[in-house]
Amino acid sequence: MLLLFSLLLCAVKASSSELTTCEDVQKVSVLACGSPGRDGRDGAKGDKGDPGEGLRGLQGPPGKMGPPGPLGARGPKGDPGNSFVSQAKLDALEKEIHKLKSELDQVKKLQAFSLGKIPETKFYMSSSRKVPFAKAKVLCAELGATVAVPKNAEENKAIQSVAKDTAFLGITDEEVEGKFTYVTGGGRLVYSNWKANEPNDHGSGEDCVCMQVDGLWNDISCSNSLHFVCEFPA
Ligand code: MMA
Ligand code: CA
Ligand code: CA
Repeated sequence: MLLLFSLLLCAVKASSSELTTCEDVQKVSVLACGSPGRDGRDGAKGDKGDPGEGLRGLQGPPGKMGPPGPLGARGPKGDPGNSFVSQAKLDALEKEIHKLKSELDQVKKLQAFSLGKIPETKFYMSSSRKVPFAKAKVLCAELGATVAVPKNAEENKAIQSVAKDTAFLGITDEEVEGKFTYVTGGGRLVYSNWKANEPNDHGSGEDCVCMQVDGLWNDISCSNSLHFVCEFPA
C-alpha cells in the first residue's frame, strides 16, 4: 500500500514541477523513482495527521467502567461501641444466671420450710405492717402474690396460723353491697367462715373482710389499717 502511494506521489511531483528531481522524492521513498523495486520494506511510520474536517460520526456507546479509584482518607476514630458483646462475656453471664437460679431455688426452699409450706399447696406470708386494704393489695402484688382468700377450712386454718393479728382477706362487697366476691376474680364465695351476726355492713358501711385471731370473719371498713396475709400460688 505504501509502495503504491509513493509511486503515485512521485509521478505527480515529477509532472507538476521540473525542479523536482527524483532525489527530492527519494526522501519519501527510494523506491518511488526509477524502475520499481521488488522487495522493498515499509518506511517508518509518519506523524499523526491533523483532525479531518468532514462530518463527525455519531457518538459511540459509553465506554466500559473504569477501575475503582483509590481509598479515601481514614475517618476519625468512632466512640467505643456497646453493641458488641463477646462470646466470653455471654458465657460468663450464662454461668452467673445459672448460679443465681440455683441460689434462688435454695432460698425459696428455706423460706417455704420456715413457713411450714406443704408441697403442692399455696403458701401464705403475713405482713408485719398495718395498712388500708388498697395498700395491702399493692404490697402483695409487688411480691407477685394476692391478698389471701381461704377457699376451704384447711386454707382458713393455714391463713389463721400465719396471720399475726386480725388481718385483711382478699374479699369485698365493694361492687355490689351484700355480694362478697374475691378481689382476684372468680365471683361468689365458695367458702365462708363468718362470725355470728356478720357481715352487718356496720355504721357508715363495711365492704372489706378480716379474719380474726380465732379464724372467724367480720366485715370491716376498707380504710381501716390492718395486717394482711399474702397468698402465693402452689
Ligand atoms: C364493730 C366492728 C364491726 C362489727 C361489730 C360487731 C362496732 O363495730 O368490728 O365490723 O360488725 O363490731 O359488734
Ligand atoms: Ca358492705
Ligand atoms: Ca362487721
